[in-house]
Amino acid sequence: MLRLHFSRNVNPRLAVAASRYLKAPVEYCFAAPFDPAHSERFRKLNPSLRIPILEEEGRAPLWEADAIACRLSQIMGSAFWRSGGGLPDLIRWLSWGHNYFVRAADLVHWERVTRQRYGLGPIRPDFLAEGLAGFSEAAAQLNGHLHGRDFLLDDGLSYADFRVASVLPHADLADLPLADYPAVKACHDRLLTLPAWADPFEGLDAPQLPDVPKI
Ligand SMILES: N[C@@H](CCC(=O)N[C@@H](CS)C(=O)NCC(=O)O)C(=O)O
Repeated sequence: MLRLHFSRNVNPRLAVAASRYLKAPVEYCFAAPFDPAHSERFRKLNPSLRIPILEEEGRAPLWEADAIACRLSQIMGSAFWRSGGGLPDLIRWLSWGHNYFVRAADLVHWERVTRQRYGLGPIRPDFLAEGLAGFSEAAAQLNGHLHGRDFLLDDGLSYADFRVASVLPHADLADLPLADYPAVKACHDRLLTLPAWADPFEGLDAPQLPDVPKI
């Protein structure tokens, strides 16, 4: 039994996209773990209540999108999560993504999208400025690396491309200046040719996220 608890937010989306790309035999369960009606059940799976969470018979619940992608890749015998010689490069880009590109994009997305969507308060200019500055620095570096190549690693698509691009499906909503970084945009456009990335929720019972009010 493999069961993936997900929502349409950034990290659950990433896990669903990885799972569907791998064609893993997973039961997809839409979850709202912060809803008080469900939080007790989810606390037993992940004390932080955050999703994605993978339940697998005979193993402890697994949380964190990267760990889930690693496990599903193992199960499917796929090199999407590299092993051997390609693994350090994969880890390099996951680590870099978390610390720079994804972190900065997330900061912008949090202020412009998530806080507005859930009525958590107005945009905080200092956080937004930090996010935008971090994004332009990281995106410039990424653009330089991706120039003249299709994906992050030398030997083709890997989970690192999914992780680093995890916020990009929300780039328009967050008004991230993706067009200023043509190699990054081109790489994301290549990901969008994969049905698993373009619409990971196709055919799943997954309510849309609330609209973001115009400000
Ligand atoms: N570091 C975690 C982050 C998990 C996380 O922050 N999940 C958020 C969504 S991005 C969540 O659980 N939100 C509640 C929801 O989506 O209902 C990962 O990579 O999986």
